[in-house]
Amino acid sequence: MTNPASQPTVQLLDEAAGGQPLSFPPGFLWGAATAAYQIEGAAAEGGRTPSIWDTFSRTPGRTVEGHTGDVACDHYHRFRDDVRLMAELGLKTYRFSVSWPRIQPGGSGRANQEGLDFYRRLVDELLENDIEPWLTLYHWDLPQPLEDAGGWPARDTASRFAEYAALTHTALGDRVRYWTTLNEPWCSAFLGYGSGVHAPGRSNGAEAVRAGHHLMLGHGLAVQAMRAARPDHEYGITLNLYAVSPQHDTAADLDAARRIDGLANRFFLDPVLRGEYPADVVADLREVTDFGHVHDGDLAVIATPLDVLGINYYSRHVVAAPVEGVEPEPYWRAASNWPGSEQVRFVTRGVPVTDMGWEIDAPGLVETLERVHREYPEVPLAVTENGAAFVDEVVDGAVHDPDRVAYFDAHLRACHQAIASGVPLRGYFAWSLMDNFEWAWGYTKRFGMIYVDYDSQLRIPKSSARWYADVIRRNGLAAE
Ligand code: IFM
Repeated sequence: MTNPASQPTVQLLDEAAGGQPLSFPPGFLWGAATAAYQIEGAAAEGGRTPSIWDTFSRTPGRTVEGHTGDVACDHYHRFRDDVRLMAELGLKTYRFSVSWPRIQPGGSGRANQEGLDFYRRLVDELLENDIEPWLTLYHWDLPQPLEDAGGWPARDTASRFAEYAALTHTALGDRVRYWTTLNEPWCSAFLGYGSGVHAPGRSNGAEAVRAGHHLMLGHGLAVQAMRAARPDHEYGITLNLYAVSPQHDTAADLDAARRIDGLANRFFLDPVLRGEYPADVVADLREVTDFGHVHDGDLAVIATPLDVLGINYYSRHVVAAPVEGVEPEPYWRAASNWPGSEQVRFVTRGVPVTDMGWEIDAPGLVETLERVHREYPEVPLAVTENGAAFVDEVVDGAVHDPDRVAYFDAHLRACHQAIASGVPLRGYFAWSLMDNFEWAWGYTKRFGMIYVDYDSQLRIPKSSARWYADVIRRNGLAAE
């Protein structure tokens, strides 16, 4: 398979102009993504021990209807059938995550052979079907004992993560070339420790900021350890980035947008790609933390060069200034995703939304890709997640999901536009291969191209799956 990081940027003609089909560069990596806790199930099998998501989802009131990932899509037992479905789609690559507590139960010590064997079998099945495995080391399932020892706000967790990354890499590095350290550290830090709507469910702004730093430190340490062992592989991190706009072109709304862009995007982009925290974000957080948790040398580790930056894109934040006269809650009392900027208002524009209530904004993807390419040192990019939840129904054994097709189509056109403008975009992963456990929403939100009947575990490819197979086959989109 072509190595995306070494492909030259391909300048495409604006084929869209004539209503012609849009073709993507040769070797473009067409993929789909999932994550361990969301699909595997088998929570207590093969030596796996609880992660923070097992604890959180089993705590009453934390997830819709008390849903847990105990069984999920039962992928642990059905992975061969799932890989067959991927092959039918024609996927060139599959992005999955490995479960830390399956590989290193309890979060320290030797690797668990049964856990490694499961992923070896999965990877071998993929390779036999000519599907390139793209492995994510951390998609939110911190072993519970590490949380009990302080979790991500504790510095030691970064070293534990690097140790686990090295163990996994030693075992699977002979057959997996693409390694992503973290998926969406913003969610781990700010949803997990800021608002507490994700595991482990703590709400303290200072802890969220510390967690974000230690996640990035763990990322840098892991890349260094893995690259030392196999310099020829591709190492990266995946950030969930947003387009951010002010509601009105006023100084106050522009400031609100600067703040949210700072916490959502630049808090991670600047350390990882420039080796520094953005000064304005540090100033916004002055009531929350003095950044004393940042040690000399940390930022150099965090900025260890990447081979590819993964971007997950779903929507745009449109924000407005706080309402005048409303006193901000002190940060230590406000359970917020946005420490130091709790009072910024998130507004809706009345444009179409997905079943998550997220506004559909494909131009925001072009904006995001072009912005990263323009403002940061050049690094190859991949859209490692993009997709939409809609209400799906089985009718006569089939699921028709035209809204999801339209969503994918619009966002792939956005990718094409970005490539045509010079963005080195190497691949696109639809989120998700199949319906799965949508975190605090449990099984009530469906993002999959493949419908999952959770009672029978029957899989039904939706019309979006057939549409995507066609996109992959033609290496691009049909005429509009
Ligand atoms: O399901 C999640 C995924 O785990 C991380 N990115 C966003 C998806 C949709 O919410």
